[in-house]
Amino acid sequence: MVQRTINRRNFLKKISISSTAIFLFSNLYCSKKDRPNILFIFSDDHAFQAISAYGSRLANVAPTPNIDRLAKEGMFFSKCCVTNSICAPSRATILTGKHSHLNSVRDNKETFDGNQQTFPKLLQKAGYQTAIIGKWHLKSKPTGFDYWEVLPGQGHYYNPDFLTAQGENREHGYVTDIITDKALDWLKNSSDTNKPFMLMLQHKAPHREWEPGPKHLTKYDDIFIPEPDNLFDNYEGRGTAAKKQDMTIEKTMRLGADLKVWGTEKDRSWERTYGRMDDKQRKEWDSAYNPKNEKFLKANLKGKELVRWKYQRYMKDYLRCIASIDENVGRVLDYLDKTGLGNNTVIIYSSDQGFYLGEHGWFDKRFMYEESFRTPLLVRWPGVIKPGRVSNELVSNLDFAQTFLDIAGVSQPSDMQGVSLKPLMKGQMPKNWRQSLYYHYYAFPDWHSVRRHEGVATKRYKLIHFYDLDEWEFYDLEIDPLEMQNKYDNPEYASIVNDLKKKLLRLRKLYKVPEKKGLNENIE
Ligand SMILES: [Ca+2]
Repeated sequence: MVQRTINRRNFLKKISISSTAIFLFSNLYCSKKDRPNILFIFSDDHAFQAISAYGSRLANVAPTPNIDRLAKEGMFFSKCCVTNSICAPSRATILTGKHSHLNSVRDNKETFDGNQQTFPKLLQKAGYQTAIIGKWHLKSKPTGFDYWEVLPGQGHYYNPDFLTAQGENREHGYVTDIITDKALDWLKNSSDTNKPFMLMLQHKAPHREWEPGPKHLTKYDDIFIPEPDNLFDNYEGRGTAAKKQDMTIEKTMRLGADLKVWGTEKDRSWERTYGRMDDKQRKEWDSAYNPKNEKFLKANLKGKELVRWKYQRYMKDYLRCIASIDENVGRVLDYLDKTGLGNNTVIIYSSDQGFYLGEHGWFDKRFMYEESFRTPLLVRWPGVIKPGRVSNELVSNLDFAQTFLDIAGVSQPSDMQGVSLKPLMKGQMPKNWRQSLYYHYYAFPDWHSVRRHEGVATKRYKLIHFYDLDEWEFYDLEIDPLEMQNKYDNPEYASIVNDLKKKLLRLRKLYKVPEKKGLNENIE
């Protein structure tokens, strides 16, 4: 009996040890498998038209093979939109999962309240190590990150400064390469391999003034960049806002700082850029741009020919910046795949909003028209996302925070306003997926003079209210994908317009948008 008891004790002990081992092992396994790493690669002003996976007119002349890998090996969202198409507000929406009126940043002048709830804070609390490297642009210091190293303000392309908790450092080199180097360095040396990570790798490029790196200064020199059909838009068929903006290639884009014909005009921002370069960088820059600029000045172009030349120079510089992003995305993918880390890392590529690449004769963003309302979204998640999966559902940067929490198995706070995209990633189609999106742009008066507006979009229709002007615009994207004809007053669309107004009111209520004097009266 004694012997049996001892045996039984030993047996129980053995069981207990092995079940502890199994528990520990399965916990480890769960933490690796159920709590994947999250790598958010984010760029600034990267138009979906400039990613070849999106198949635009630029796909053949300026392919992005590395970013496209995410679509090929993962998933492509064809209709990802933003809540407010401008830098800082988009970043604040992504961090908080809330619309601009609730997250303290409605325009680029407001300061992000770092005390509020953000998804990095929630992930950190759940045991993730969190880091942000690159552009931040929210004025206050980053919170919720174990490690942060960010560009002050907009940052610089050449020899950029970085802010850390310890102070400010100037680095030598090209910003897109340096941000990637720092991110890889953090992955290799600083991250705790026992914990999953969430890293925000955020590029400055391809933001204005589109300064290419030394490797790409002459890329695309000998090719013609296809023009959009509405490069010479005269804004007939639209209202005051489209006519009165200040963002045309023709009038707003500067020959000096924007287009690098240095010496044609006094421009402090250009001096600031050139002033940061060392002799070697200046020499490379000058030998790339001087011959092109001399040729341009000799040609003495005027009118439409000048606009065409400006478009070519703008696009080539913009695409050169993207070539560097694409190569650096490739470096990160290669590192993750070589080390095996990629097997358990969800990689998301997106931008803070879209951009006009000559459409409507414009550059910049802000409007609710497609090119700036939409933003790229590509996701690779081995073992969960079937390679080549496509979603045409309406999704938004409002959804990112909850998606990241859901990926990590962390519960989503009820005051966040988006929806997790994880079911779509798994190939499920949730019932009652949203059929409309709410948009609100606030930054007027401001750069580029785009009037305040709010609106609602479905997959096919869009209703915009420039409320300070009390002007409405309505577009049917199926027959007018370039949004050239406002059909608000067309009686054929009266019931659809009416329905969209109801949707707009419903969304304002759902998202707790503060009442504005006159708005509801105008809608009713
Ligand atoms: Ca931006």
